[in-house]
Amino acid sequence: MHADLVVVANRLPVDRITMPDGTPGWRTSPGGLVTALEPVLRANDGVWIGWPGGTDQDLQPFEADGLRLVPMTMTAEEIEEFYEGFSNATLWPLYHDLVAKPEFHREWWDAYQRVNRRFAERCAEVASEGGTVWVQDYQLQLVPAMLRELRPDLRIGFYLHIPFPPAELFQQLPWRRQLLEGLLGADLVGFQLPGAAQNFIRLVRQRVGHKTHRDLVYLPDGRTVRATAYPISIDYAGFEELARSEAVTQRAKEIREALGNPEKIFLGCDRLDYTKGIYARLRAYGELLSEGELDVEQAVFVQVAVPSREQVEQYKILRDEIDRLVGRLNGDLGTIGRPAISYMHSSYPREEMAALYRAADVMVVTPYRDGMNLVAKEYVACRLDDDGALVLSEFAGAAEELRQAWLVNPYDLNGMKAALLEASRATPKEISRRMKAMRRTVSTNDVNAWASSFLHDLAEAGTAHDKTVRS
Ligand code: GDG
Repeated sequence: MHADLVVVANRLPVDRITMPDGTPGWRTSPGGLVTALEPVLRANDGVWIGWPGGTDQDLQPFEADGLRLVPMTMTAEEIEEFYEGFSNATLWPLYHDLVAKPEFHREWWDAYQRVNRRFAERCAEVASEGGTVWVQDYQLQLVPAMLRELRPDLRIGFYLHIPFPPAELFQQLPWRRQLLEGLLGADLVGFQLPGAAQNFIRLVRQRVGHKTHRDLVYLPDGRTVRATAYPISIDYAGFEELARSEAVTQRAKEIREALGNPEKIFLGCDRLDYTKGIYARLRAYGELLSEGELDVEQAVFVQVAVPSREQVEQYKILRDEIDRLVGRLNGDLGTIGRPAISYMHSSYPREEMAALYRAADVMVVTPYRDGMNLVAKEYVACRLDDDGALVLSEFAGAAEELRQAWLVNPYDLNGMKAALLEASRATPKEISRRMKAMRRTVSTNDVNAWASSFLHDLAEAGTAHDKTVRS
């Protein structure tokens, strides 16, 4: 397979499934990134390179639902060291404000380099002469430089979906300089927020010693690298249409009935991750019940926690903590048929997510740190009648755009309690004023706008400079 446009990400956009007749098959995975890039890939007859999950060794390139896919293999040891280890137990906590303590292991770093090299080599084989490669996310930060060494003719873009930490935190990483140099292999490095791009530029100046000006880095070899923010978004029209469908409208009513037609449904919906602030929000809600501000006869909190990274120790600990808290809150505060928290540890089809968004009166999104948070934007897209209140952490990237949400500091329990109450007691007029404004924002800045502005800037990036720089 060869292509002018190659997207490379840790995961392929499809999941391995077993068909009704027992044979293995593939299903397009429903994430935001896939919906964003799918039309671009189709329009350019592009190829997606990534790991399909599992340890199958002899996988061949294939087509699924019209997408051309190149699967990468991963050994059990690499899954442990590269994926669960360096990606999810070193970089993930380090890039999320040390919400958990990052672990630094030299074997994990070796595996990270090895896997990144293999991905870069595969990109080099697949990309056509003068083509474009768009590298995705924190698992593949060394790919841009490795690929440039193999294929200097390519245009290389990189996009980071998670936050990029301030220098004070990033410099803990024993391999900080190598990671920065890895990213500098790209012509354009995209971040969720301007602050992240500034953190990167500052680190490049301090740690690698390159000359920088605003969002540009001038390299000794004459290349210019641009680092800029492109806040990611959702398929707004697609979500709105789904929410409007008869099936979803009906299902939203059923959900409300199944919950006993409460006056207020609060909803949280997250991957079960310690960055998402699930524990703190449930605690705040529990206190409001025990203080009599809310009543289980009139309100319920639905928390969907999607299983995630279940082999990583911190995630196992978190799951136990949440299980215990939910058990305690329901035991102490629930009555027969009226739990305080309706808790699901499961993942659902997109239709069910849309129905939950439509059923919820108050959406509660309280991460300690989040690159963007698409759930908040999806909720907004599904509120067709301009109703529904969003309680949103200041520390989610989405808070920079969704200014009309009830913004909270997730570390401040009393502040969160006050915001939950205010949002649930606000007048319909106030709610609608806020929701209208947020819907305008998300409908304009949708995922197509995100992908096209990145690809447009990538096409223009990479010009040579004539600055005198230290080499
Ligand atoms: C990373 C960054 C950034 C969730 N449960 C189900 C399901 N989902 C979908 C949601 C949403 C997506 O997964 C989750 O996206 P988030 O943005 O909320 O969070 P992360 O997974 O942490 O994503 C984040 C994002 O990358 C994009 O750049 O915003 O900051 O951490 O689309 O709807 N989808 C289905 N069933 C589920 O049970 N179908």
